[in-house]
Amino acid sequence: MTDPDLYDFIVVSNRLPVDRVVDPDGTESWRRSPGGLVTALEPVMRASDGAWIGWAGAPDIDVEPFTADEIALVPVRLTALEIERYYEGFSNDTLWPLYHDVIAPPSFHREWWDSYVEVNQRFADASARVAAPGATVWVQDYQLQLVPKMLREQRPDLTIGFFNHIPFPPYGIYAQLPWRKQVIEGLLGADVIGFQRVADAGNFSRAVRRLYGYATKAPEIRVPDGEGGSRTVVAKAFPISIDVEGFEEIARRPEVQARAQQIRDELGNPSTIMLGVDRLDYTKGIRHRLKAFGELLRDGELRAGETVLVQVASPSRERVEAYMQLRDEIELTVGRLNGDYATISQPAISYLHHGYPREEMVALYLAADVMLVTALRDGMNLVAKEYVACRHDEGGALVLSEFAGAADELKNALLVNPHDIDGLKEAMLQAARMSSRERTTRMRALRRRVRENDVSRWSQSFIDAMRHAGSRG
Ligand code: GDG
Repeated sequence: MTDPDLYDFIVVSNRLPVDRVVDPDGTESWRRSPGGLVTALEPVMRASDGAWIGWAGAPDIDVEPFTADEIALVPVRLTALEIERYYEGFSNDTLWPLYHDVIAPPSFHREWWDSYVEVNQRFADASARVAAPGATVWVQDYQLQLVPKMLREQRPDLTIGFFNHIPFPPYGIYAQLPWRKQVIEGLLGADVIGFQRVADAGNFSRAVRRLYGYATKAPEIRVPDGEGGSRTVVAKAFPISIDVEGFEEIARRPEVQARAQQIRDELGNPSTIMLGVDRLDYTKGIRHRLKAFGELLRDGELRAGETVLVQVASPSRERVEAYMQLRDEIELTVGRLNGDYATISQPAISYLHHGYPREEMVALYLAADVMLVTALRDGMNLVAKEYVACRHDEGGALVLSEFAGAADELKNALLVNPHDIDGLKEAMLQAARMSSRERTTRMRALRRRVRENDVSRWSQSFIDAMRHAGSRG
């Protein structure tokens, strides 16, 4: 280490990978929040003297830099008003719907944008302060798109990467953003810009050509450096993945398998359990899934008692209006379907508006005969990959939306267009009735694919691309 407070490898994300826990006696501590990104980056962080910069998760608190599980954490302060404008507003009610094909209408407010600029500057300043000379800084996601440029202005010695976890929209949609030029310029401050799909990288390069006229030759973009020369920015797909071994290890634990059996028993041992696991978000296609399931019950193609749909909808963004409305609609539909088709002892839909420990999620994956991923637009969708990683028994069938990034890799799933309700119904029936032989063949191929590209390979390939960019000078 060059200095106790300087780091050679820095990850910057909106949230730090820890949650604050306050014990009943009032003592505060930090618990690591489990997530693929932390698992993937932990070895790199340890090996290369790394730090993580992000918001600690509570408004208006000043937290000094600290270490949790050997990772140095540098908190960035956000006020309650900034959380409202920068985070819930601009990030989750402007960029999120815009980048997901305007499934919900994006709201454009100038005071939200101002707050986005201010907060991005704070993250850039924090990064500039703790980065060692020549360090590598990896910025994560749509909340921080201006950070690469802001950071380069202060610290041209750094190698900067940016990864976009969500889609990048086609130009016709992106062009609606009143600040479309500033956002592109912000991103172009990076040396490497990563996207989930090849199509996202293509959309980004097209936006650069349309708005700035810079020359692009995939994966490279030539960006004028203001002194008559130019720098090269690499924009390409790095499809994210999960900790495949970690999930499989949990799925092999006897107590998790026993829990999966218990779930089946408690649901009355139906012949088919269908499962959906999503944050309660309008991009996930939960309504389309419920509509298809309801019609299959109505038509007598599926019978409650024989088939049950378990829908975990984990609470999300509950202060954003569109999410409140969505919750009402979904809960109305679930209530109606259960009212029409459930019996006293058996629901048609077991609806759970909770978050669960990872072990419980894995038990659900093991208990489910059919996994439904029907997103209308999704950067990747890790749930699809988790389901596959857990099915070491090579059982289970995956119905997967072609609008999820995962569809580029998981071609042996039953791919669907969730807007086509008849097509979705057919795929759901096909999955429920699939022979065990076909299930095995498909699952085996899916598992091969998921194992080939796990999250450490993802992070390694991104880091290699940054190193390569850095050594080019
Ligand atoms: C964004 C992009 C991209 C959900 N409920 C519980 C729980 N989860 C876990 C799942 C999965 C994760 O949350 C959700 O990841 P997804 O990929 O499905 O979706 P987003 O949250 O929208 O993530 C997405 C991702 O970033 C990564 O780049 O794939 O496209 O939108 O891991 O298992 N986990 C636990 N309890 C829950 O109740 N423990």
